[in-house]
Amino acid sequence: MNNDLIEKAKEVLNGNYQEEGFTIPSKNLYPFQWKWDSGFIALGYAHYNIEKAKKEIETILDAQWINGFIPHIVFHNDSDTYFPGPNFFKSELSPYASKKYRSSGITQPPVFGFVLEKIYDISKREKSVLEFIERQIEKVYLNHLYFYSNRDIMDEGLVYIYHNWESGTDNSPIWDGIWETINSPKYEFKRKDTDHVDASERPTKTEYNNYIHILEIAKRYNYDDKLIAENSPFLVQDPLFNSILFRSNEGLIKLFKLIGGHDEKINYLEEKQAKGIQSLNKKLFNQNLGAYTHYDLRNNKSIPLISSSSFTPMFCGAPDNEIVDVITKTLIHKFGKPENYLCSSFDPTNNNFNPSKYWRGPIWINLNWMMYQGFKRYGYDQLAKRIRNDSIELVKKNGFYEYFDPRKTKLEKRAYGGDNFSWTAALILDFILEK
Ligand code: 2M8
Repeated sequence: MNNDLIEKAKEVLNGNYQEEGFTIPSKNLYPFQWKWDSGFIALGYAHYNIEKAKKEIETILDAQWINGFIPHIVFHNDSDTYFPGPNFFKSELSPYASKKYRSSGITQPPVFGFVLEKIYDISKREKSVLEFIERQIEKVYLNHLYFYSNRDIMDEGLVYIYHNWESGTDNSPIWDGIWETINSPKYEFKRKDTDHVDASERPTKTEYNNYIHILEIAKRYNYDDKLIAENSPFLVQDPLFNSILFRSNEGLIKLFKLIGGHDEKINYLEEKQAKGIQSLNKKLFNQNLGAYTHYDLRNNKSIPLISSSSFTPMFCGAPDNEIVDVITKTLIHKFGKPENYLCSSFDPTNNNFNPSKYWRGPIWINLNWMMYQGFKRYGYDQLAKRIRNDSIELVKKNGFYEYFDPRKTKLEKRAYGGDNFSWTAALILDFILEK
């Protein structure tokens, strides 16, 4: 029934594969390897070409810095269709940076722990895949150590991000209040994204000024985490980022147990996990809103806004059943009206909701996928099914776009951003083919 869709999804992934052994998110718009994209992409490949899945992971992990940091973009190849590129980021400013590849100096959510676990399951627990995992798992563990050693300044088991691009949810209204506290200079730069996608679907010039400003600050401190934590005007504990870290801890613990002989690492991760989950529930769960929210560490206050990230703690099993009941009601009430597809990236009842602009409202398939996993985990099968079916229907009707309009009303355009977008294809494959 979905055979056509499966074949098309494979075509998208194969079309974006590069001979250097990695897959770009989308032609022209994103012409390099991105960290969390590569994890989702590997999951898709695992369903039909395990060698490519392994290669995708091996290639990104090969660009790890010696302190365990994994950059959000790796510039394996040259391209002049994207800004900011390697000459802007100047990763060589950091003494820890990879000598082999140039990269950015910010990171993205640590997806590889759960990705390795899923890939092993998808391969039906094939021995050669476990051997591959044995060769890569130390790098993933080192990445978690990096986060706990450098990004958990309050010793809460929660890590911070210092740039909105680290969250992956780039221009979410969540950050608007922070931008108001910053007086970014007006920079001269030539954006490339609006050469490929209609400007109305992308962040504004003012937003880009802020993004560049925080990067300039990080560069001024040679990407030194301690100095960034002291000086960056953007320092946030993000429920999405932390939930992904925790779900990946879980993956690593499972895999280390399977491999055997790693008790110390397992104990370390279990300890961090228990502490982190406790802090997530205590500090980031907002009882009044009935949802998890972001915490602005720089200005020492929580950000009382609901986004799709607010529901991702279910993905890592953090909430108890009582909290799950509360957040499910919030989701249905605010995001789940029958006239909307699930799930908008930002609260549709908020004035700053915009159904067609980047991360300010549209649906993203990777967030849907994590929410689907979360609701399934807690036995909310109907809701999980609705998220899955909405995702498949949107792609079937509109193509493998980057993001989608949540409104079911007749629209001239309802799929936006890059076309033939890799993680959309990869995760649709997983939605259809998962056992
Ligand atoms: C988007 O982010 C990049 C910067 O990292 C951009 O807008 O130029 C985000 O959607 C991010 O989550 C994603 O990883 C990246 C590539 O798909 O694009």
